[in-house]
Amino acid sequence: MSTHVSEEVRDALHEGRPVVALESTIIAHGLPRPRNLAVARELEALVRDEGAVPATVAVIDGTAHVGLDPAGLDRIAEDPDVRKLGHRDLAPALAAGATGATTVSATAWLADSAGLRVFATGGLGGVHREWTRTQDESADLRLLSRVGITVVCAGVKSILDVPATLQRLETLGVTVLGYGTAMFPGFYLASSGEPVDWTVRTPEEVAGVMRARDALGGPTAALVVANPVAAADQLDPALHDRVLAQGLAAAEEKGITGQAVTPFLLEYLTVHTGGASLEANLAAVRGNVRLAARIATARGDAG
Ligand code: PSU
Ligand code: MN
Repeated sequence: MSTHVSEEVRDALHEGRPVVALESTIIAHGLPRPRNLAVARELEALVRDEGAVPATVAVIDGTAHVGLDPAGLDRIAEDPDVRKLGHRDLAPALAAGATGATTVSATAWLADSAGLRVFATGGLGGVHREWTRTQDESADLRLLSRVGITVVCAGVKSILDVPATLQRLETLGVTVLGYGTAMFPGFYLASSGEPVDWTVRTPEEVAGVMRARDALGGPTAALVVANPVAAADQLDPALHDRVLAQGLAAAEEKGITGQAVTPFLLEYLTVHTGGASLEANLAAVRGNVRLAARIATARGDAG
């Protein structure tokens, strides 16, 4: 495999110690500079504090990396030419010697190929509002129907059509567990208002579902662990709804489409909530990273 797995990650996998994959698009395109670099380092430290090994995934000068060294992390956070790579972009990026941050879809693919089982992110991509007109559905969903990785997230980004996204996850056979909640989380908000079918309350329970899944065999698909941001850290729902409506109108007016839509809306919310959405986003991501490390640890092995 042409992917470069860092020595630390390789050793941990070999010895059956817990490893957590982290995506890099949130660093390069989802958070403002220079805060993004501090966050990238903080997320890795959170994984270590829980006794697991972080594996941030990205493509640097045409090589896919699972586990970045400090220079690689700096590059992803600081280089303005870092591209956004979904899984379909990986082959051309490698062939062209490009540098790019990996979305959930590309990260899940590379991490799964390297033998990792647990992955943490902020919010998954999904079905965009106005989907019937734009056909904009994140490649995250389809890819998650094809790899058996466990993804800890705060639901899907609330800029999306959440009921439609949940429907697609059902159609695609992706299992969704609410973590400590019967409601699907709303990314910046603790609840999206939509119910989930299954609720778990401990990392051990998640590990139990992973074991049951492995024992079943059959078609592979991801396990989504939907972990809500703490109520105290969520964005004020009224502010969220108001600013999001403005952001969606602004994206429409400016003709923003394709890969640019998600970063545009995330930034719009950050600016127009006076940074409050950013704090809620970060609180959600931190909680997800911590939980992912606990799940990886509860599994007791990384194989
Ligand atoms: N979660 C965040 N911030 C982000 C993303 C997720 O808190 O920036 C990124 C993820 O990498 C996800 C991507 O895969 O947004 C989805 O982009 P799109 O809608 O273009 O597929
Ligand atoms: Mn899209």
